[in-house]
Amino acid sequence: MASPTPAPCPPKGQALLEAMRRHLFSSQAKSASLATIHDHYVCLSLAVRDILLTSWVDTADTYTSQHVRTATYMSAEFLLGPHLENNLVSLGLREEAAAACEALGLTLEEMLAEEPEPGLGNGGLGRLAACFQESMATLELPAIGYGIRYEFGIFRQQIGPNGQMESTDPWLARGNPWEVIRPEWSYPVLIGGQTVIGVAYDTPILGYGVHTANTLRLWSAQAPDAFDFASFNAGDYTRAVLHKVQSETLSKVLYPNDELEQGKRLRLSQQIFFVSCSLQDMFRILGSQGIPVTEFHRKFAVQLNDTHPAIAVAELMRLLIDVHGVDWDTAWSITTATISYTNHTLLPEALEAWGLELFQQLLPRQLQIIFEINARFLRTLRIRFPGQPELLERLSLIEEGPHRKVRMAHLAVVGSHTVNGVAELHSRLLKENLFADFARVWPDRFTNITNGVTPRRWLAVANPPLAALLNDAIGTDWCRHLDQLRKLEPLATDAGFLERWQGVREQAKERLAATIRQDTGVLVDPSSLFDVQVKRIHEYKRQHMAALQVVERYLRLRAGEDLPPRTVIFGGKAAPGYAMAKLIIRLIVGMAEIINIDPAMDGRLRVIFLPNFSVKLGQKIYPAVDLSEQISTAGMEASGTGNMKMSLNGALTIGTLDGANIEIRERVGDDNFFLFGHTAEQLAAINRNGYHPMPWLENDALAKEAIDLIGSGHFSEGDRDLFHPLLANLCSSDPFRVMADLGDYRRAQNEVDSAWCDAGRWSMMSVLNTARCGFFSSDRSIQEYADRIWKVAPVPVNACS
Ligand code: 26Y
Repeated sequence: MASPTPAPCPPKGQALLEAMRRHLFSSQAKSASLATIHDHYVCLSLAVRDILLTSWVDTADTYTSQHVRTATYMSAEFLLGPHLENNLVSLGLREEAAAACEALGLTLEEMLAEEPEPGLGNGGLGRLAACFQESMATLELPAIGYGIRYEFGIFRQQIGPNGQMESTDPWLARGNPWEVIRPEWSYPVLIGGQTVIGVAYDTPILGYGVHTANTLRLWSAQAPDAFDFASFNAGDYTRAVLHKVQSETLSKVLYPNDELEQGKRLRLSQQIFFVSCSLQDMFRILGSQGIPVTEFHRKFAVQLNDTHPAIAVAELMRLLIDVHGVDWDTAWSITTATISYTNHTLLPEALEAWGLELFQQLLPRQLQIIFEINARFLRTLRIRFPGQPELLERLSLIEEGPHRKVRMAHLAVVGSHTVNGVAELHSRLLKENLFADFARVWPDRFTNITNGVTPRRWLAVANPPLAALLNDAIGTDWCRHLDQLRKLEPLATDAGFLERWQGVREQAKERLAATIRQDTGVLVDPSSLFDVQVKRIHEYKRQHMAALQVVERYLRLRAGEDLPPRTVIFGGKAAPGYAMAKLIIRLIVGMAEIINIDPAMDGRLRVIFLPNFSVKLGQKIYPAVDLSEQISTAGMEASGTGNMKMSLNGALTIGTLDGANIEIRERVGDDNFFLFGHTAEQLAAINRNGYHPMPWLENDALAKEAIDLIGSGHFSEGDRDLFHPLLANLCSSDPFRVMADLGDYRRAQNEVDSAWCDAGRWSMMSVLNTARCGFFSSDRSIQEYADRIWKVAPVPVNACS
């Protein structure tokens, strides 16, 4: 491709441009005439990386020379999303990069579109880990993220007439300019009598507007080195290769289950693999700084992101005792002073428990240690609570019965100094239900830290027009101090400001409409109300309740009712083995097919299922949301974080009193939030009396009509059986209480319709949502972890190299 005469370029842009040209030759080994768009993307990324390497190297030097106390975040998932634009924004180089691209006859947008996203997570838990890494760097906290470098991330979702289809996500196929392999930092892990080697791959995590760049260290599995192979005879050679293949499957693929535990040998192997490598790495760092192993807990705080890394309790004990010669009692006080645990779910099906047999096969020494921890724990309990064997049985690390199991959540609680939930209600329910017995034993161990999201990715990167308006109206501080958004409040009644606000929102909706057209072929009207539910598909999140509501709307419109135009947008992946979730997608797709071609619905109702929801797609969706659907059964969504992203970008929420919705409503004000549904307490009371959906349904003609229409095959080409499992479930056990909340949901949706008709009032409410959401910054969450749990202080990094 011939490059035109370079446009005028700012000095830093000029430097980027030169670096891009250099990398085309020295990294891609190409001339301009052979370069593909992807080559240019790689060159831009490498040029940006060259710049941030200074921060990265200086940060490592600073942390090493100052022997800083360090927080480590252990997580089986990091749902990072693309790096390029985020790094540009953190470095303040977005404009310069755009100019450099232009000088090469390219656009920054096409570069950004080339970047495959590292989808190394399922949903909320993995994305939270990514927001937290970025906030730790921005707050200049010494921190390391530890996880697994999955060769294949979360599956790609395609939507066909039969709903979801999965394919693999080969995100590394064309290389990854953002990582550096560190072969010198690799560790052996013994699993099932065989050794696997974990090799470190490091990715820099830049802080915003600071010189700090922390490290995310992901482990890739390798077979032990080829030296052994040489000594094998011909027969053993093939066996050795097989072992190599087996070992390397360890970091091959992310398990695509969200909140559904499946006791799988490979998953337990993945857990010990990354946990052991990470802990060995910490011992290596300790040693390199001449710190004795008995000071482990002074050097490191280890945060367990749910129970996936809970084996760390046993593994840290093993390393201290077996490898470093520490006695049991000292090892135990070091371990419990080091580790803390975050719980992300109350759902019983997400609680990990490993069969003893499997555990014994794979990790015999760690099991021995768990038995010893348990014996000592039960001994102290027997003294404190004499004559209460049932209490001891409930608290035990081992679940008794025909198939004895190790309860990983119990191991995590016993081995931690602090256990936290992720929103007020969730943390309270943890203490009252799941961990009630533990809360009796150690009342002070439990606390709450409400989740947050990073305003850099979810506002500055995702919504540049809004960021520009904010900079103009209240200054640029909001990006580091999100509370500053408060300054918007007086502007919520300023006609001139509201007009600009409207303009920003229209832009975002037009952008999303273009994406919808590209991804689904459907034309939507950007002036209609964008009603959005994007998240993993799960019955407790009740996408089927939203779908029923859409069918009701369709019926009302067909009956001639006048309702304001809406575009109802769904997105999210279903676990490949979760039949009911896949059926919900199939229903939405079937509805979309009928509704979107019905002339009577033209200009009134559109239904969209956006395929392959991801961080990248989220960045396009969140800024364009008018109505944020947060409709989980009360008491089931631990926190939610999409709710925060939408509200932050000016969406109004329709939601239940669940997870962080409660705190969002408290902050934005009940006038600016559409509340409906039973509370967790009310549902508990209903459950005690025996719940049945039928009485609710019988009094609700519209709901019945909607269910009958679905059952008649209207959305399934006449097939009356297709949705039977879904409808039968709703009408018999209705485990997620859809019928109990449906009527009130409709009432709230009607309020949404009337509020939407008053455009001025809607805009004002939208501004107030953004203005009052500053609390939900992950900077605030991380500050709380650092102060209350990790006791880690900021260490500013100065440019030194
Ligand atoms: C056991 C295994 C299959 C498993 C895998 C993934 C279990 C759970 C998960 C994921 C859980 C998860 O994403 N939980 C979500 O965490 C978010 C961050 O705290 C919360 O906002 C959200 O409510 C919660 O569902």
